[in-house]
Amino acid sequence: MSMIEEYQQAGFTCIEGLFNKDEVHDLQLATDELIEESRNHITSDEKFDLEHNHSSQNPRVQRIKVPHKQHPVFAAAVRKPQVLEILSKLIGKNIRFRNSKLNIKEANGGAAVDWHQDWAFYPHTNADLLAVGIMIDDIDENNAPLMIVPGSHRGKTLNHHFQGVFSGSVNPDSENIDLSTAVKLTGSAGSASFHHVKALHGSSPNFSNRPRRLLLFEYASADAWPLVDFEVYGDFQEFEEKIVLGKSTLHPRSEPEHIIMPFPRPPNPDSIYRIQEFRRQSSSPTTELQPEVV
Ligand SMILES: O=C(O)CCC(=O)C(=O)O
Repeated sequence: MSMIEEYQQAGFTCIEGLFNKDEVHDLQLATDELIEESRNHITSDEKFDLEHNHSSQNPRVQRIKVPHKQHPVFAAAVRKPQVLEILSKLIGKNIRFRNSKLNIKEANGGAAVDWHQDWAFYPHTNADLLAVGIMIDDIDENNAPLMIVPGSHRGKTLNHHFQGVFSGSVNPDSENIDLSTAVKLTGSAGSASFHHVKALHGSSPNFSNRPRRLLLFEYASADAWPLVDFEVYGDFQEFEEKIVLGKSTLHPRSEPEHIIMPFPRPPNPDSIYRIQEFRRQSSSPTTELQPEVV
């Protein structure tokens, strides 16, 4: 099956060794540098989401926010020609970069990311959007790989609300999702996955003694205009500068996609970890939401 067919059918595809050894080394050094800098940050802020036990002596970073603005190595990776070439085959010849994040699951720790569709967080006028997950470390079954339910990108948007509030996660049982079909995306450092904005995905805590660091870049077809959170793109000038391939347009393409707006917001809407805590903290301890069972 070709890469394009796989992406269309399953909602994701993986490319082994997309970044070469030298590039991986640079990405790892940049990550280490920023983690080192996190020692000067006591609480989560606009640069870092920190674990509850983070300290200057023992940095425990959950997420480096907007890494492309924090280090030139990440900014360069956003426009890597081989990445853009794959994107052009999957979402078209005119592409805008949306945002970046670097999710870290430290050895023996890190939080689960509960099952969700990115589309629930940021609906656009059409669904030609995807996220690229670049493996900064070797990722295998044991250090919390990203997991995706094949085919879940087709069909309706799942319910990400809990008690009437957007909670950034779904209850797979009530949505009739068969999690036993979920695929673990593993590979050596430098490999990358491309997942559709509606693909249902999640990951467990990291039960291994190795870190799991995953750099995520989000891209959209240039004619997909955001229906929420325009400011994530920056102001209009930055929105234009974020075209990484082809050209922009003032004519959004509107497709009849099923959309549930992510409102009202939960008490702490700044990070997926805090948003998802809303459902977890309000659910019984036996809730099935942690994706580690797959
Ligand atoms: O880091 C992960 O394993 C999942 C990341 C993710 O789905 C997200 O941040 O939206």
